[in-house]
Amino acid sequence: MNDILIQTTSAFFEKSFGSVPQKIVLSPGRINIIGEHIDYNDGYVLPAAIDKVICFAFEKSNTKKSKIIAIDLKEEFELDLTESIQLSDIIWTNYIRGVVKQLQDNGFSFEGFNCVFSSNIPVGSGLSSSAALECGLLFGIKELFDLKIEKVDIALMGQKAEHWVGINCGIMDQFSSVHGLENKVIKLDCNTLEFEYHDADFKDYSVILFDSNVKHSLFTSEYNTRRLECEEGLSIIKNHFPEVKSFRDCTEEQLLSIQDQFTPIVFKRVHFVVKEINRVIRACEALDKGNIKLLGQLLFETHYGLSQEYEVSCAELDMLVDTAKADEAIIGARVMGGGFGGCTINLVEKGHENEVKRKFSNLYLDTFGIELKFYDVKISNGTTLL
Ligand code: GAF
Repeated sequence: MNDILIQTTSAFFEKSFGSVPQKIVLSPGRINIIGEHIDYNDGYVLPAAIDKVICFAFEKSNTKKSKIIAIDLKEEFELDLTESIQLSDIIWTNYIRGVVKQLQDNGFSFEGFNCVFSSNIPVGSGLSSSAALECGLLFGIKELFDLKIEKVDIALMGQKAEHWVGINCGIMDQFSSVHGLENKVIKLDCNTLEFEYHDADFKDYSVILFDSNVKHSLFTSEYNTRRLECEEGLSIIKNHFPEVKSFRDCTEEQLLSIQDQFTPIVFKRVHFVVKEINRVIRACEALDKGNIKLLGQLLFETHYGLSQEYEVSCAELDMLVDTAKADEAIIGARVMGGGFGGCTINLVEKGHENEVKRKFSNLYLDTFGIELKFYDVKISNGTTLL
């Protein structure tokens, strides 16, 4: 599937720069089985890299200037590494600028480069194309200039680049893009960054993403607000229970005992977080035991928490999950990623995939006048040098 992307990217590079690329890098998007809005709350998440990637081709420019071409956008820009790096109105370039700035701020020494990239990760679908962009670029520059950077530091610098662009995200997306492994999900402790791989064996069920094809503009501001609401909630919990260092140390009983100390909104947010951290642990055990029905139930619980307590869903996503809940062939579904649009992740009984897809596309088109897209998930390796 990615062969064509690699060929097109290399050919475009040769046409643009008159030379063959010195390095080619594939950088994947991600799914998340469960543990949503939990990375920046220091809990556990269960993501995996997928076979949708950004392909980058690189060479040294042998000057202080870099030229970057986004094939899909038909746009390009130049970056002078001797000048201080500023945000631009052209959003996609900020991820590149942010990455270069991170490398510079961390004292890495490198020269100009030429880069062409092209992607088959749908943008705005909650599959983390921005993390793939940051991590792929970091990885490519590291390879090109032989920089000594650990995988985890690629993820951390990618996250910092995203913060600089304006979203105060957690570490999940960058970490899974870099650490992904074929047919494995990653149970990541976002507090310590320790992680373990678990078999992505969903037995009689296929993992299918339904792309709502909507992205509500609230995303960035609401995302950053959720983070602040959780910080406020955590400091109230700590005042009452000094032994609690992060949400994972707090039981639901403790939280309920001080419910009147929070505003109703902040209580809803922290109640979701405490329950979701617990759900990830149970979901991972269920996956290990092959109890996919229990895993599915937990996905539904997460969805209703994200919709009613965390309030990051929208009408389109709620309709998709409500319909999934009523469908016998689907044992679990929920909004995946930051929310306010993008994809739902669904566990669909094998053999029923086509009938489910037909039913949902017709219903979605009739209700919202929007075409629903589907992605069959293949869990794949993280950022790779070809
Ligand atoms: C976005 C963020 F980038 C992640 O860090 C994570 O918080 C996710 O939303 C929600 O789980 O993808």
